[in-house]
Amino acid sequence: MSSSAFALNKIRNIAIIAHVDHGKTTLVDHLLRQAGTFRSNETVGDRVMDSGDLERERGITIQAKNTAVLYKDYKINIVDTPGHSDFGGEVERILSMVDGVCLLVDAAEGPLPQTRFVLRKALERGLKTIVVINKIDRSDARAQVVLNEVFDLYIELGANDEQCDFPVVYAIAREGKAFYKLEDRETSDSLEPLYATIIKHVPHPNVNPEAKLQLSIANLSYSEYLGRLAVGRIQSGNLKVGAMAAVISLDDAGNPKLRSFKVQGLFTYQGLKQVPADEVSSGDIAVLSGIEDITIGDSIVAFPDSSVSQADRWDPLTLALPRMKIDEPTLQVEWRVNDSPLAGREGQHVTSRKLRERLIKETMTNVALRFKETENADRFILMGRGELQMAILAEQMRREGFEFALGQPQILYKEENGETHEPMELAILDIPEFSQGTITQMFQLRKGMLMNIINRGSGRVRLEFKIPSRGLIGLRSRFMTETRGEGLFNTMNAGYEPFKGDVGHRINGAMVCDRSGDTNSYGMDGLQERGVLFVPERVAAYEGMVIGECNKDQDLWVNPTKAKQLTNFRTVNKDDAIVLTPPRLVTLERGLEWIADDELLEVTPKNLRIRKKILAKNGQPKSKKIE
Ligand SMILES: Nc1nc2c(ncn2[C@@H]2O[C@H](COP(=O)(O)OP(=O)(O)OP(=O)(O)O)[C@@H](O)[C@H]2O)c(=O)[nH]1
Ligand SMILES: [Mg+2]
Repeated sequence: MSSSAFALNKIRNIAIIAHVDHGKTTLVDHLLRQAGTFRSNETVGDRVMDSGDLERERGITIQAKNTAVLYKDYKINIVDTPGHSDFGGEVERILSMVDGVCLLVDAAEGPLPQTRFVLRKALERGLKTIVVINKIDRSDARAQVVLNEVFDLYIELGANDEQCDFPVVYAIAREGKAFYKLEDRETSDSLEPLYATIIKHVPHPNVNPEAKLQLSIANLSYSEYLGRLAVGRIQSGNLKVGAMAAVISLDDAGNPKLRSFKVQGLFTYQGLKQVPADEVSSGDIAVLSGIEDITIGDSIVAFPDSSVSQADRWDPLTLALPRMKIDEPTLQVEWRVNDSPLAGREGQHVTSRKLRERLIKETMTNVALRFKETENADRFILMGRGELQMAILAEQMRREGFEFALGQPQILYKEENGETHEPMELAILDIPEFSQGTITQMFQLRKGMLMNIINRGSGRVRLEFKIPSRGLIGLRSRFMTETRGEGLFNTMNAGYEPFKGDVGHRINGAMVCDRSGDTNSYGMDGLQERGVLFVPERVAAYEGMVIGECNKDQDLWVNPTKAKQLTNFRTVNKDDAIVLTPPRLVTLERGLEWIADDELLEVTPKNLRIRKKILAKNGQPKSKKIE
């Protein structure tokens, strides 16, 4: 056990923030490697901080994670944050633990929506910022121009003179190199300039070691051995094993609730590990295990033990730190027990009790999600920030052996002064010039307002639209088609505005199977010209299952199970050699985006199917015309 007491002026707490994919996790890898946190027999893989299965597969960071390195005699606590906007709520909380940030910007892409979002949050908190222009090895890098764009962004966000005077470091995170000047590119072979800049420009924590213990829980983590871990920066006083402390949380009515406990499982970060400590000092990031039901925003404060005289006692509640604001959910999805004819064949967890328990468990560690019961015991509502967030949880759960069905994501409206307001989004598109007309029309049809056009004459155009979040549902796949896969599509939250009217959802109808049976190439061959198929041949289908998208705007009920009449003669003709176009298979994200209000996405460990809520052909709602 180490006494992890660091002098305040030897501690630095920073977060790495950026738009998605600009290289945060890669940079943290190399900061870890070069600081010598790993013993020589430990090999460091790529993007080690992305430790979750889904994070590694998708190449994105979903949860913010802590680490710490020793550099000279300094301890630098580093938090890697997610860049995707669905997980943007994480970043905001994380910033309460740090005193400075490295703002990473891709040298070719320049500042993008999430760059703006995270920088705004950092500036609002008055944090010291270091700008890192990353990926300068890209052949299309334009580091100097991007630096100017970053500077413009600071001005636009109302940064003061001191904030605008930020230090700049250029980097190739992937090679573990940083430089003060672009000309030094050939001579630098390490991240030394970045470490030095962090030590010099990021202040030590502004905390009070002499006062009573105060700490606010800013992040939760999980260890196989220790269970749930609560993470926070010590705001005043220190934490010692054996001392009495109290957790201040909220009860069901939203009032503060106090529970005292004896500090036992106490840790700090060292590299990728949490190491036991008997003391953690003011300003450092502490990790606590074994505190039941603790959650983000709770405070941990000093509790007077029996040695404190009556006269010196204090009320622990007066030490509570203000609770962090958590972004309101903007969208909700209904989670149902799977009741399709093929239900229960693959999953181990299929009951409403299991589903309910699992969803509630998720909301305990993921504060951006909220759970709601419905009148129907087999249906639950989960509110959150985006479709990707829901898709990630669904993927996690199917791997755990769950089966369930998801409804169409619904936007959450707000009532203000008797008027309905809806969430808006700023969509920033970078597209080939040839698609400008169609894309503009596509966005305007969905109540998108063109805010800005930038054409630098490179054959690509940047368009900015303000559009209701509703309008974006189902738009991404069409966007990719119209730009022939060359478009970049980024969005950011743009607050609430009065309801904009109907935006329409999907233009095309569904191709629906009208009976049970296995799909068959003979039966499906004729359907190909009427739309796009979602399933291959020889898979189980049922009445009411959607097997494709129709070219027309109406649903079409079809029989994909039709087999060729068998004759006594074996003939070789062209029907035996039917080769179907590969289907557009359903994925979680595409499925959630595509389904309409009268449809569900059926999720099992092995299959994803789209179905009608009401399966019977003759039971469909009147408004849907059936051929
Ligand atoms: N050319 C080049 N590519 C880089 C560099 N740094 C990172 N990359 C690549 O950029 C991609 C994204 O890197 P990550 O480190 O996962 O990015 P991130 O910012 O953590 O992404 P999110 O956590 O999902 O927001 C990976 O394929 C990296 O290999 C660099 O300096 N140059
Ligand atoms: Mg990452």
